[in-house]
Amino acid sequence: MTIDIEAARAILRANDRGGYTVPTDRLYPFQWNWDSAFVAMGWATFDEERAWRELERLVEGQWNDGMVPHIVFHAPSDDYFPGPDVWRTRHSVPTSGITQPPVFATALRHVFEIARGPDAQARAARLYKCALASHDWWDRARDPEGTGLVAILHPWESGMDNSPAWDEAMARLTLQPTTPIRRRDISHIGAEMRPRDEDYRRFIALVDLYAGLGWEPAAMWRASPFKLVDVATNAILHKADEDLLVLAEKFGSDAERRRIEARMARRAAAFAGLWNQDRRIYQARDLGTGTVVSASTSAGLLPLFAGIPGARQADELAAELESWLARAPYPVPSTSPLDPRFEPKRYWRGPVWAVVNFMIAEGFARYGHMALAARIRTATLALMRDGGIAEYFDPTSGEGLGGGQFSWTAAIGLLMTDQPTRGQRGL
Ligand code: 9WN
Repeated sequence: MTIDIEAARAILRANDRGGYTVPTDRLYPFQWNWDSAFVAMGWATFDEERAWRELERLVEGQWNDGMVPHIVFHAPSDDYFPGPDVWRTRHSVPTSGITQPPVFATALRHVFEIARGPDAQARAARLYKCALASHDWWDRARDPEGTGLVAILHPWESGMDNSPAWDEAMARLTLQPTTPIRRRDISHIGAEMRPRDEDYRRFIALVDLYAGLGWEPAAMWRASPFKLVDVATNAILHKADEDLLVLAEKFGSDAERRRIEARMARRAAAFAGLWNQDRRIYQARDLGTGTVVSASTSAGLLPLFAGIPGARQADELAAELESWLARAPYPVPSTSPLDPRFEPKRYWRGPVWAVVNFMIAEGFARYGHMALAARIRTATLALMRDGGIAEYFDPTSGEGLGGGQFSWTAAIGLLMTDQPTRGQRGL
């Protein structure tokens, strides 16, 4: 199975705004954090220089405390809400004030390992320091009590914005936004495929709260009414630490290596508390109530990507996924189709996302579930071939949904076509 390689490359070139790639024209006119990490790996399949630039331009937005923001507003645009005027952060390239899943170190290792350029060592050495500072920030700012697992303080930080995993916590939010809500997304895309107005009210209420605290991490941690231990973020961070450790062998000190190893050991042990044996999946924990959230989502499969589960748990995750696919045949639905909250067209409440499929396929391959990994990869490429290089796909029909000509979908198409077996070797 393959896609039209030239068409996928053309999407990255068309969305290039001078060293950074917008997720898609108009709907998302800036640089997004985890999009760019996947996109850098996509560029690396055919343009090494451009892959480096993607990562370098992202860290132009990195804060002094190490946080890599979820959006870097390199150039103004009226096409997106909320823009820099709503975020009110102090960084000199305007940025948002929250982060996103830290795929960066994984992308950095990937680009470095295939780089041939004479400056690869120097570029990787500099970016290694940025990645390390960002992981240190996660540890300090988002696990101040040293539990081993980090928490997100805004649904946008998960990258899976309106996942049913956040429903219970969001329903408890009584905060009101002070910023008037002027949604631009639904002038580009049908409202039935996007989060609802009540989600946006809560998204912006949290932004207003944190802007009022000057985006100071300790104050945010104390005041936040939304504090969730997201499975995806922790799994991605764990994989990124594994990759950072490999880079640290070359670019880091002994003390840095020990710090990364200690974090990984703590996190791996703490992950056991997120496993739900009855539901055969990992689930998020709500630190507001101390309870495990009830939704089963694709995030719950991502610990595979980081090598967290034991072999028996990996088998159970495979069986759980098979039960979803009996209801919705296009892998991998973002929410279990057995969950009453499943909506096949609404953003993170059901649709298939190529980047998530990439990580899940790598994860199953890591455990020797090669047939399932191959099935996910083949189906992902078939979705792109038949539904277009769309933002996401309906898991019941395969229809392409959301924005078109989408950068990270194109990047995954290139990666899966270029190296369909890379999961066997690890990234
Ligand atoms: C908010 C860019 C981003 C992705 C997220 C996806 C969506 C933004 C939005 O688009 O989020 O960050 O405005 O809907 O949920 O994962 O990074 O593609």
